[in-house]
Amino acid sequence: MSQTQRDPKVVIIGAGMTGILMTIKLREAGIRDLVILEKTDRIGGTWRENTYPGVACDVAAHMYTYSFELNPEWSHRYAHGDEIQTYFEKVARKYGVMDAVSFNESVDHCHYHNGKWDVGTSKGRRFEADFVINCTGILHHPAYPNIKGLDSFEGAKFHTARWDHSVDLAGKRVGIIGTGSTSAQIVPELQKKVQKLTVFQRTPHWLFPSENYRYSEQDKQRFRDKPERIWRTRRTNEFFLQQFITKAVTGQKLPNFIFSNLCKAYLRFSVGDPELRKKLTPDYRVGCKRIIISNQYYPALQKENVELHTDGIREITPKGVIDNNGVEHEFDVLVLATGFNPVSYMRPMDMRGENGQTIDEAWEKKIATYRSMFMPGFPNNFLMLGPNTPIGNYSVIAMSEVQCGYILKLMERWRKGEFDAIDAKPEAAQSFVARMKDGLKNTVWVGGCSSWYLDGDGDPILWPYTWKQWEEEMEEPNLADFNTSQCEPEPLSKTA
Ligand code: NA7
Repeated sequence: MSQTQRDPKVVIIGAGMTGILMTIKLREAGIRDLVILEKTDRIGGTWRENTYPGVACDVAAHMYTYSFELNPEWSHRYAHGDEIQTYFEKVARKYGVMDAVSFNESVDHCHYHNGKWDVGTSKGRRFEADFVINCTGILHHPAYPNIKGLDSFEGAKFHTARWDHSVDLAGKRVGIIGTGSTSAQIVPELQKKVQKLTVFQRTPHWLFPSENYRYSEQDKQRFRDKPERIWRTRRTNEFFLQQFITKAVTGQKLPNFIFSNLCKAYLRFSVGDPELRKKLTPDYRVGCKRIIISNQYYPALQKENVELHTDGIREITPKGVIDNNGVEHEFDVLVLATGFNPVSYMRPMDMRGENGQTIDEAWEKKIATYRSMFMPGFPNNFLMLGPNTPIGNYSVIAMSEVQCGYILKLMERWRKGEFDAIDAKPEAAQSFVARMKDGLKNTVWVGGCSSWYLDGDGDPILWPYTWKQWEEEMEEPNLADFNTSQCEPEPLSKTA
């Protein structure tokens, strides 16, 4: 670091995958004055919260790994949740991230004024920061179904992201509402334990089979001996996702045709009963909803103690579920596999940018950012994995590393004194949103289904172009798209 560089004060909100990454990379860049405010007592984000039976990552483990911390020890092609949690804890300890985390401290308010952020926490502390980095995750706020009588159920009832491990499911009658990726991981596990499992499906999802290969000790030794083998595995996965899945979902005809037919063929060959197959056949394009990756779900649905219910739910009663035919299904336990509210982002914290504008006000008409990370009017504030970041079924770690590099480049300019405040121009955000909308119209996500990929207006919050294009566009910040300014700092007491 040169003598003339300034050292920014940084507040990172959230100690999940992106918060850990940012801390490591900021420190490597010589930025030491930082704190991670973590509302719970543990790091890990998604992997701390989701502990349901069968929880795993549907992106191959060697790809769902920081590029600077490869892990030869992954036990399976798709790692289990507890293994991923252990990985993040290990990495965080190795890089001293734990020292930067203040646990059980949530952000109450986060207000911008004149080049500084005033951050107030649940512990009554105040931080003055030059930069705030929101590492608050995408799929973090559980979505509860709006079904009549939900609260009246007298048995155990919980959302998948709030799994109640004190409830013994052995020999029980269990109902599960929802058939997305989460449910598809849970069903094969519960089927082995419970007396009867009823799966309530509102809409079928497309599914792509993939064997969860177990790495032998010999495989792991080969990875340990030669990390290049891990890179080769990663590159193979990346190639498959970039050249096949991403192209298939972003509208390229041939990959889409091949992919669709593979999903259809698998359904045809793995589900013998035509009635069941019909129930499991979606009427929208493959990839419109996130594709389920599993070779366990269809077999589990065909076991004797499992019933797939597709007639819809009329209401929930103290004893169970009344379906749309008026039939009551009694349960001991009800599991809500009903997904997440993906566009909550930093909420419910009171975050205000220039002139006291809240995020709700900024996004009143439309969720809009510049390059997924910048909300105009919220200077020196970065949003990791914001709207239009996700690239269909790709690794969010790879995306975060690219975003992290972009942030570091901007901060480097701040450190050199080129500006005190940097804010995306509203017109740059508008043009980014327009370009997203233009690209999205060719994708399968607007293929006639509802999904967590869509915002309140029905527009997908995904990146509609290729991974390569995203990487290239994120390579170097274009300062012409930002307003920059120098500020006269004021004491915190005036800004609060
Ligand atoms: P998803 O993929 O959003 O799935 C939620 C499921 O819950 C889906 O099948 C919904 O049916 C169903 N759902 C939601 N509300 C209701 C009501 N009111 N009644 C009946 N069924 C309902 O969430 P997941 O947790 O499975 O996966 C989220 C992501 O986590 C996943 O994509 C991976 O990236 C990891 P619908 O399809 O809307 O008819």
